[in-house]
Amino acid sequence: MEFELDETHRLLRDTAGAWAEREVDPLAAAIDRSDEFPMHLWPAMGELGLLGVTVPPEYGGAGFDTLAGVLIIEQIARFSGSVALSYGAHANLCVNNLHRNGTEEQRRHYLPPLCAGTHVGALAMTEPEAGSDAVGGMRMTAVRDGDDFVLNGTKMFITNGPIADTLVLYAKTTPEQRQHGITAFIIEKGMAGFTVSRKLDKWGHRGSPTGELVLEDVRVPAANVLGEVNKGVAVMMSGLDSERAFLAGESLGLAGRALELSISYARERQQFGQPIGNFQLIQGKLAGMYVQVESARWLVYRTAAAAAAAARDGRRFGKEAAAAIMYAAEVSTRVALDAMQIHGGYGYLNDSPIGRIVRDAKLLEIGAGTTEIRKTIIARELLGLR
Ligand code: COS
Repeated sequence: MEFELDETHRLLRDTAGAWAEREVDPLAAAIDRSDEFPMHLWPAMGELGLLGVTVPPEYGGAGFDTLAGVLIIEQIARFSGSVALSYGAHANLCVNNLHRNGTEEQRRHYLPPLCAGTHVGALAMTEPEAGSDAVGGMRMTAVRDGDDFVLNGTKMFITNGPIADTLVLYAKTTPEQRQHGITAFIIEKGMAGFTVSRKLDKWGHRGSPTGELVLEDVRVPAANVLGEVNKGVAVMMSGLDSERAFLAGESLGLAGRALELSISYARERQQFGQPIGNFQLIQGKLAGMYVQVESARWLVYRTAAAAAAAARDGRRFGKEAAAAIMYAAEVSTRVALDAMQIHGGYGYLNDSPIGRIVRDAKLLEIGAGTTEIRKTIIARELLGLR
């Protein structure tokens, strides 16, 4: 049984962490305030091999595994949840999905610019009436017409949607067959009839653009079907498992940073003539935060390692991925709020990063499946129910 990261993973973690501290940390507050996506980071991340982390080098990727991606997103999230979330949507939800399910031709065409960071990627699943009920509520339709499919409908809450060049999008090709009538498509932003109807104004993750997308008679060539017609539910569900394992790393980064900042503050902040870290109530809080972060860390790392093995063998890891993100997300909200309590009035000011971490942490209990859906997935699998 191996409990340590190997040398490659440690090196990747440290390289990503040093890069994020140098390039992302100084921008994080401004990204949050302006709600503007830092586009210039993408080619830099592409050059470092971060964007195609799980994609083989022949398509422009770095050829690592899910654990590598988790370590990278964790490090980015220590400094900016917004950059981390956009990174996750690009590198996992779009790029990893496209590589896992794409034909050789699709991979060669779409992956190199996404891995290089000259294109931005996104995944369009959620709709105004299809949040938790992602399968049953889906209204986007795709009707075959000659060599094309004609798509109509609206997608909602799409991370990177307003700036994406390439999107993986789910639609119903045979709506009456419910889960067996879904197909995945590769969409390009320039396709006629595709519009970003709104950029959404969010509480957190500001600067990671989220959009509502409208497709009106968008003609998509049949060559852009990702996987097989009417077999999209497998692409979608296995993608959700992978996404949950990957994004759990963001929660870890946010929680870890909240703890780091709290330790520094407890050492420096003087009250009653001594550092507040000398007081047992603060010590108890820090110890509790540490235990939660470390428990989440090993659950998330172990799940990421298992996800890579499962992906290789074609096994499902729904319960494990749901458990990892559920626990890490709840920990990160709790730890971020504890950090605010330790920082007192200063933590409540907008020039402190703590409020941003609280706002960012909360989303991970909602996006990628709510805590309630995660519990449903875990319980259904434990009980052998469907
Ligand atoms: N690989 C392949 N197929 C899978 C799979 C996987 N990992 N997991 C599930 N499936 C299949 C199921 O086997 C089922 O097919 P069959 O009926 O042929 O057996 C199909 O997918 C549908 O699964 P299920 O019946 O479980 O769907 P439900 O409608 O009951 O929905 C939940 C299940 C609620 C778990 C799902 O809709 C969900 O995760 N909702 C939350 C959505 C979400 O996370 N949104 C955030 C998006 S951020 S991009």
